[in-house]
Amino acid sequence: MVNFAEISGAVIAGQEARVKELTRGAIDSGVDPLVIINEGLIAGMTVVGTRFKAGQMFVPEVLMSARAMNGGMELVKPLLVDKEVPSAGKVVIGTVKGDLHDIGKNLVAMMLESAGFTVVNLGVDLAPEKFVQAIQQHQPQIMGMSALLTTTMLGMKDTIEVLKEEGLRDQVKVIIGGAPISQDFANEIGADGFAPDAASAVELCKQLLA
Ligand code: B1M
Repeated sequence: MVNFAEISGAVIAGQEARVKELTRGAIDSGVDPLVIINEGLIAGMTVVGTRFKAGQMFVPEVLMSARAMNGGMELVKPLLVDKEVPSAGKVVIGTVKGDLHDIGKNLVAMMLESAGFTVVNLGVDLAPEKFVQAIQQHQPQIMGMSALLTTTMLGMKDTIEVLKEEGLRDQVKVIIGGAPISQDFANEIGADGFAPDAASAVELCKQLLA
């Protein structure tokens, strides 16, 4: 009898070795890999997201949980080769031009992956053209931009303008975030949404694709 709550509990506690052990046990018991992912691994990260948002967990703990979850995913993923892993949607995400901050953006990317999204993490210091290329190449439903500097946040506006010029604006939902960003700024530059933290970014993406 596989106890999925035990798997999620180990993810929440950030215990990578324990998550691997329990995941291996579940695989050996013949449990469907997708059930292990959804009811054990992702369920755990969903709790982590909620607690992080509520200020009950902090960045280092969230990173440990994400690492623990990835440890389990590594064991389960090869078993899914013949099955299409259902994706909640595809997101390309990056930090805007001139800005090298990526801790928060990577956290958002990890939380989205944990929630079942396919994420293409483009990195940092991205000129508008890089976002354009990524949309053309990956055809995502959502494009996410992060900025931590008041001097770089206008890069988000520039990028949206270039998307319009390239005729791509209607193809993707644009979400933005980062310490200096607000809902007012998102409205001002015509983004589809703003999220103050990683857990809210996951909720926002789900809402935008509902
Ligand atoms: Co810099 N830095 N930094 N920095 N740095 C800040 C941002 C700053 C506020 C510090 C300060 O002065 N108090 C200040 C900005 C001031 C301003 O513009 N108003 C600043 C400065 C000035 C600079 C330099 C210019 C310093 C210098 O060289 N003179 C320089 C700029 C370099 C560049 O980018 N061109 C610089 C450099 C650096 C380091 C390289 C040393 C390092 C970055 C390392 C890295 O990211 N790999 C760094 C760091 C670590 C910080 C602080 C201390 C921490 C940022 C962080 O990682 N927070 C920061 C001060 C602070 O914020 N307290 C500071 C943790 C992270 C989890 O939170 O990134 O906010 P955050 O992400 C959150 C949300 O914002 C949201 O979700 C995340 C998780 O909840 N979110 C999104 C983020 N992106 C999102 C995208 C979304 C949705 C939500 O949708 C797409």
